[in-house]
Amino acid sequence: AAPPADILLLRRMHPLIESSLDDRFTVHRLDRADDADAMLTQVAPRIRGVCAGGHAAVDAGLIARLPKLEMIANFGVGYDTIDAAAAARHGVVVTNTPDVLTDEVADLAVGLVLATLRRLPQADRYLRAGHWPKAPFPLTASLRGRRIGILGLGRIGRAIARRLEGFEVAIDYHGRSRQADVAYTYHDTLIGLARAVHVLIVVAPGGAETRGLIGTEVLEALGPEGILVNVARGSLVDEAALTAALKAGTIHAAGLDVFENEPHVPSDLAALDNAVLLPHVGSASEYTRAAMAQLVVDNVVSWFEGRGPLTPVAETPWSPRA
Ligand code: 8YV
Repeated sequence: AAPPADILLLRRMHPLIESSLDDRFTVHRLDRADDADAMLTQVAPRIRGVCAGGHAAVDAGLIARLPKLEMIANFGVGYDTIDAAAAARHGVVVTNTPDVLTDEVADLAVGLVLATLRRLPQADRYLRAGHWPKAPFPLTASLRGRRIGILGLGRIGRAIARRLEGFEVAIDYHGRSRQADVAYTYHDTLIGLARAVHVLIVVAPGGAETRGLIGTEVLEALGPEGILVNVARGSLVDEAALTAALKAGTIHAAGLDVFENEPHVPSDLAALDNAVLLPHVGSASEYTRAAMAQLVVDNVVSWFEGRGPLTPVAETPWSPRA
């Protein structure tokens, strides 16, 4: 039999990935090397697979350093940290983890909408601080009669919309194109969507094409009753503009699971009482992270058993050779 393929792990991965790959492959761990660059130079000529995820970037430079590279398996559905175009040029397949996290992230988005409108974390802090016996918690905004806008009606956007239908609210969306099979109201511009809705939920891919889409203009269009929820990537939102808008009352509140420079959140944003801030936990349940990990392993194993990738990304489509 051929010797096991050499796989490079860029960071500590879910334990299921670490142990499953150890069982089948020769695994090299970059984050645990004393001198990562020296280690990379030494193993680079043999590396055939890379496991990525979180903030560890796979840029064109790294791809060029790995002449035998065949595939990059990303732990996560978003792969803006991977230069998929460079991978495509080198004939390298990139896989991600779609579908298995859709429900979890959609649940969290709805949770953020409710937490932000009804000020749930603030109410919890109020009770713990002992204010309740002195006065009831101040009345909040409501989901009643709201229009909800979704930026990016992909797998997760649709799952959010399906959940919100149960709340009997109007649903609008904007994306690259109108989708024929949904009855939600389409807006052909983001600014038009922001003007029409009270709550704007961001669930579009990160990367250069969507960087800074939500800036001062969109926040002004969202307006003083408006709520911004972001469960996608911090890069879509101009964080300084958002902080200024929250301070000035340009919008009412924000619920954020993602930030421009994770895991760092600017202190002036963290100081605002009208922001609900989560440490990027959209997919972070035991159940869903295990499902994501299994899909990473299944992609790597399927590839190195010659059966192709299970979930290749759009930039590196796969068709079995005839
Ligand atoms: C993860 C995510 O937090 O899937 C994504 O795109 O952002 C999350 O599921 C991340 O990828 C895990 O490191």
